[in-house]
Amino acid sequence: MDTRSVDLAVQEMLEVALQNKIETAWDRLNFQQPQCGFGELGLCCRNCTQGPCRIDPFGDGPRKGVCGADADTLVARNLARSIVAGTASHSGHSKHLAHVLKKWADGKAPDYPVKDERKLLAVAQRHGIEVEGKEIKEIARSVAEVALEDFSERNTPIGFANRTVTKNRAELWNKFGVNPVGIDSIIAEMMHRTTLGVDADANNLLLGSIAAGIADYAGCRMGTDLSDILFGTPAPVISEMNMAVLDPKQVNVALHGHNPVLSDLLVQVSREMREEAKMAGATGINLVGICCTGSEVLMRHGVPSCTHSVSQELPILTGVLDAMVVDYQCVYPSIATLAGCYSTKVITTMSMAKIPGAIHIEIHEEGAWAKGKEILRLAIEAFKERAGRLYQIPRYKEKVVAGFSKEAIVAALAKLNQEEPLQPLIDNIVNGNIQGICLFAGCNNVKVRQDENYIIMAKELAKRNVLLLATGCGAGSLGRLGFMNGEATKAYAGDGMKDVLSAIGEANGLEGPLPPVLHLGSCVDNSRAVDIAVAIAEKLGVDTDMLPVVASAPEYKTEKAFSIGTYAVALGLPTHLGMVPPVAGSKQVVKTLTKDIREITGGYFIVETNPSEAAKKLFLAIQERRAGLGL
Ligand code: BF8
Repeated sequence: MDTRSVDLAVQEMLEVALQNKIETAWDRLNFQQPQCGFGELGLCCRNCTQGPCRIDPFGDGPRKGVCGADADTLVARNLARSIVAGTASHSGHSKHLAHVLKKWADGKAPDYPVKDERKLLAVAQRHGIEVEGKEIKEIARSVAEVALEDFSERNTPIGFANRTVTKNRAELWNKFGVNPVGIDSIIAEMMHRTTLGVDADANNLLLGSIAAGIADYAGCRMGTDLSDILFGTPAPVISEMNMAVLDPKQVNVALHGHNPVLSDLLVQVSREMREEAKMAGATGINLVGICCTGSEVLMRHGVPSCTHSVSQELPILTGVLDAMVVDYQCVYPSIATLAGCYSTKVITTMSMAKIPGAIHIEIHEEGAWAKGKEILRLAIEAFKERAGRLYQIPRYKEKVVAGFSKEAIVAALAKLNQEEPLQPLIDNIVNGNIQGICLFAGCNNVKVRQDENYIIMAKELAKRNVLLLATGCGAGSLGRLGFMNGEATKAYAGDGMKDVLSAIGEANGLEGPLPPVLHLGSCVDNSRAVDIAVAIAEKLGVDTDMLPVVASAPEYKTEKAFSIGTYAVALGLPTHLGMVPPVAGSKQVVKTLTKDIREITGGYFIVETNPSEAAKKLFLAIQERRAGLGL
C-alpha cells in the first residue's frame, strides 16, 4: 500500500519522481525528521529575543519562559497568532476583490464588469444600501465601500458577519464581548495582545481568537459575495477532476492559488487566444485548476481540476504542463525549482507573492487583459518547446458535478416546492431521511496519507444519511476520488438520502440523483455553508447551535484552516479536527477548546485522528442536536 496518497494518479507521479530523483513535499517531510516536539505541542515561544523559550511538557525542565509566561500562555498565544494569520489571508483576498469592484465602478477596471447584478442588489439591500433608481455602477461603488469599511474600526460590529448570521448569534457574540468592530482592527489588536508582556490569560487570548475567527468569517463571506458579483454566482456544472484532464495535444495551463481576479480573467482571455495556440500546432488551450483558484473556475466555468494541495508539484512531472500561473496562498515555492527540470513556466502575478526562479508578470486591474495575453503567450511558447519530448499522464479522472452555491441549492429545491424551497430539505431532516449535514473543509496534509481521512469519513457519514458539503482541497479529495457524481450517491448514500437526492435530481431533469457531496467552492466559500445553515435555522426559528450540522477538517494544515474552524465553533458547530493541533502542551487550552467554549458559543472542537471514530463522534453530535430539536 502506498502510504503517501490514496489517489492513484498521485501514486503514479510519485513513482516518476522516485525514478527521476525529483524531490517532493513527501521527501522534504522525511528530511525534516524528527520534527520539533516543543513546536508540535505549542510550547515554543519566539515572540522576543530573550528566547526562543521552550517549556518542558514533562515538568522536569523549565516551566516558564524568560518573561515568566507559562505553558497555557504560550500555547494560547501561538494559536491566536495562527488564527489571526488565517484571518489576514482570507480578508486580504476579499479586500482585493472590494478594490476591484470599486475600481470598476470608478471606470478604472473595464475588464472587471459586474456579472451578477441580482447578487449585487441582494448584497446591497442586505447592507441597507438604497438601490431604487440608482445605476449599477453607483450601487457597486456603495457595496465596495461598505465592504472596505468593515476593515477599519467603527462603532458598529462587522456588517459582513453580523448581517449574515441569525439575530440571536450576533447578540450572543456581543454579550460575550467577542464581536469585533473591524477586520483589520482585530488582526492588529491580536498581534498587539500576543507580544511580550500584554495578554497572559489563556482564556482571554482564546476569546480574542474567537473574535478573530468571526472576522475571518466576515472575510470569507465578503470573498464569496464579491466574487459572485464580479464573476457570477455558480450554478451546477459538469466537469472532471484529476490528472487525466491534462491533454498532450493542447497548451496546458494550470491556474493555482485563490483569487478569481486573475484566474477568471484568464478563462476569458484563453478563448481569444485559441487561434494563436492552433497556429503553434496545439488543438487548443486547456486550462486546469489547482487548489482554490481551481475551485473558483470550476464552479463558474466548469474548468476541470487537476490536483490539490500536497500534490500540487506533481502535474509538472507529467511533462505536458506548459505553464503554472499562480496568484497567492498555498502555492509551494518548490514548484519553480521543479519546473526548471521541464519546459513548464511558473508565472507569479501578484506583487506580494513572488517566488525565486519564477517569471513575474504582474497583474493589475488596469490593463489586466493584455497581461493575461502575455501570460498565455508564454504558455504557447512552452508548448512549442516541449514538442517531441516524452511525457506521462496518469489515466485517472472522475466526473464531478460542482457549482452548488446556496442560490443553486435553493433553486434545485424550488423544483420540489416553489413557494418554500427549503421546506423539502427540512421535512427530510425532520423525518430522518437526512440525519444532518456535515461540511468537509480544509486541506491535505503531507503527514496523513493524502485523501484517506476524507474518503473513510465520507463513506461512513453518507451511509448514515448525512448530507455532505465540501470546499477547498476537501472538495478536491472527494471530487478526485469519485464522490461528486450521481453514481456515488448510488454507491455510498444510505437509503433515505438516496431517495431525497434522487427526487431532487428527477425534479431538476438530471439523469440521476444529486451527488452525496455537494461542491460549494473554494475555502472562502465555507461561507456558503454558513449561508445554508443560517437559512435553515431561520426557517426553523432556532439558532445555528441547535442544528444537526457539523464541520470537519480531516487533513487540515494551514493557518487559514484554524481560522475557519474557529468561526465554525463561533457559529455553534461541533467541529472535528483530524490532526492534533499544536495545543496539547496546555491542558487548560485543550479543555477550553473542547469543552468550556460550548458554554459560550454552543460549538466545540472534537480532535480525533482515526477517521472511522471521527465519523462516529460527528454522527453522535448530530444525534444530540436532533434530540435537542425533538427529532
Ligand atoms: O484555501 S484547503 S491547502 S488551497 S488552505 Fe490551501 Fe488548505 Fe487547500 Fe485553499 Ni484552503
